Amino acid sequence: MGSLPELFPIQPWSQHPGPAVSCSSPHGLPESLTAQKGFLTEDECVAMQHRIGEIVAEMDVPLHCRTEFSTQEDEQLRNQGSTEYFLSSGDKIRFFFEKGVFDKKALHAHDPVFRGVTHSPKVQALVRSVGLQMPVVVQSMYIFKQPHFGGEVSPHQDATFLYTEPLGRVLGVWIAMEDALLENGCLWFIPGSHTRGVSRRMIRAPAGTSFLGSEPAWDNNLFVPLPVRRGGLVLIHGEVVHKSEQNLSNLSRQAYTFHLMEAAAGTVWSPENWLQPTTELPFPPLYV
Ligand SMILES: O=C(O)CCC(=O)C(=O)O
Repeated sequence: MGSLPELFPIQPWSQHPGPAVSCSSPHGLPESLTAQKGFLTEDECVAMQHRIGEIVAEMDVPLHCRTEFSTQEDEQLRNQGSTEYFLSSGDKIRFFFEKGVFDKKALHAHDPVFRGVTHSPKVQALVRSVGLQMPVVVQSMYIFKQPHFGGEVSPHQDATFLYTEPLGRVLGVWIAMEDALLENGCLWFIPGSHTRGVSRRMIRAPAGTSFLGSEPAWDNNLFVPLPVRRGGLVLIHGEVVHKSEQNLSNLSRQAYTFHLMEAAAGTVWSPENWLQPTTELPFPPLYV
């Protein structure tokens, strides 16, 4: 595990005792969560917001494709798992609506601005500094959490959707395009939850997707908030339980996020994951 220069742990996880079923490995990820202030400059955020504005202005989403994105099991099965639009979204830029909001996928591969940020020397240096040897980009999303009605993202572990063997090989990179504060739906985490395995898995099934296991009813008091200012970056361990709440404020809360898998040392991407690399878009190496 590499050191974390200029990063600071949000929470000393070791002070949160819990069942110690560690998923880490010699090539495992750093602690559950670290954040860096001002990773992107104001200008970089503005350029990305400008670009997403153009993409959205050009978007043409047929009515039957207006699929909602949700981390909640029943909604997910209803809205995502049964739709071809969702299952074939891994290698395309596609739009997903969540309760009055939408997000957008595969930007890291198809859009020059987002590809440039994802593979930028500073992202590469950061990911190297936390010890990843052969990271590949498995997905990306631009999340609009609109003022007044931006939907909640219910508690989940990213490994539920992006499962690997061994565990401990998925890392989320989440960048605030706008201030993400308590009032407009910042991220929340359960300290130490990345050491307890994966509660549920979403797998491909003949009729779309289904879940193995279920998400525990997490006690809200376990979550700690992580407000970050525009340009701040958060690294999210694939097994840490996290969420964000509805945005009922006047303030928009946009974020760009992508997920990496450490492909070194024989990591196996589950063939049961909803998201699969395709011939058109194999998971691109980050370090190019
Ligand atoms: O931005 C959010 O509200 C949730 C993001 C998230 O869950 C993720 O990037 O894994």
